[in-house]
Amino acid sequence: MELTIIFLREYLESIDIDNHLKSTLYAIANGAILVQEKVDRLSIDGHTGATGDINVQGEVVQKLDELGSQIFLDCFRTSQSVSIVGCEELENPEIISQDPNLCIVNMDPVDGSSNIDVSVSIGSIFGIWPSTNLNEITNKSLLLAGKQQIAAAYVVYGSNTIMVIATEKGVSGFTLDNQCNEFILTHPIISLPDSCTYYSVNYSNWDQFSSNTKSQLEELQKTSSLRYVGSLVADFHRNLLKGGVFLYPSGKLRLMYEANPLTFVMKKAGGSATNGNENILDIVPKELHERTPLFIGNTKEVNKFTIG
Ligand code: AFP
Repeated sequence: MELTIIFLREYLESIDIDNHLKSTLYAIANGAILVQEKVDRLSIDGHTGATGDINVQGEVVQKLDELGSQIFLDCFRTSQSVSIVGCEELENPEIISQDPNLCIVNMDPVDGSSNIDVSVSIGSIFGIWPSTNLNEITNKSLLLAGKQQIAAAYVVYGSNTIMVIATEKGVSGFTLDNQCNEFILTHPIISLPDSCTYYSVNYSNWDQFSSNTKSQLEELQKTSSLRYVGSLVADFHRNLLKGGVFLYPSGKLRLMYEANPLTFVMKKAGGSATNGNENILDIVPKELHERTPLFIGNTKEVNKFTIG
């Protein structure tokens, strides 16, 4: 049987979505290829470890955090398809253009920083919103609810590099072929399995969990296996493909560039996410770097977790 190879760019040309959105997704793919090259050569090029800076979250900035952030920003500037970017590593958004027809992007350029220097899976996460109806692009233009997203994407730099894209057309995955530096369609239709095979949680936070969270975890232990990488994007990807739920109840994760994009993907694949009270996509953001509790995965399991 002949194998049909579909490159990411061919896939994007073939689907009926806004041209600026296509260019934005293509820019993310180009950036991911460059970040993957950096990941491969981290120890060789001396890019392991911290820069010595502390970011707006009060967290230590790793050299790869900074490199990834600059790489993706450059790709968005070159694409001419993005008006403004919110980034985990930057206190204020980067305004690129006042063109009201372009895309708004919120990104975590390198997710899973604690895993960078130990060769464990890390990733990049992107939420994409339209900037239509805005008279002027300001720092507040990207404070949009998750339900207004038109697409989301993430990349896992793991045992291989995979980019997953969710649009109104559905969810698909593309594996990086290092021999030709192209993403190839390998997962045409990603849909969440019905069974909750895995659950992912940092058990060291047990004492902070509510009685509801503790009892639901005790139930999950009976039916599902625990898997926890410590890179949200890698834990999410495994649970998306195999069925599962990820929870971080204490509110460490960021709404705009972690929870919202991954909830968009999860919803398009058949699952959902809440903060324990309401659907993540309904939350009206107050600031770029705001944090949220997160329960994400199979809806039946997600809905059992409540806070307050
Ligand atoms: P960043 O590397 O982007 O700061 O994110 C790391 C993270 O927020 C998320 O990727 C993990 O799920 C979570 O931290 C792991 O944190 P714990 O070490 O607290 O479990």
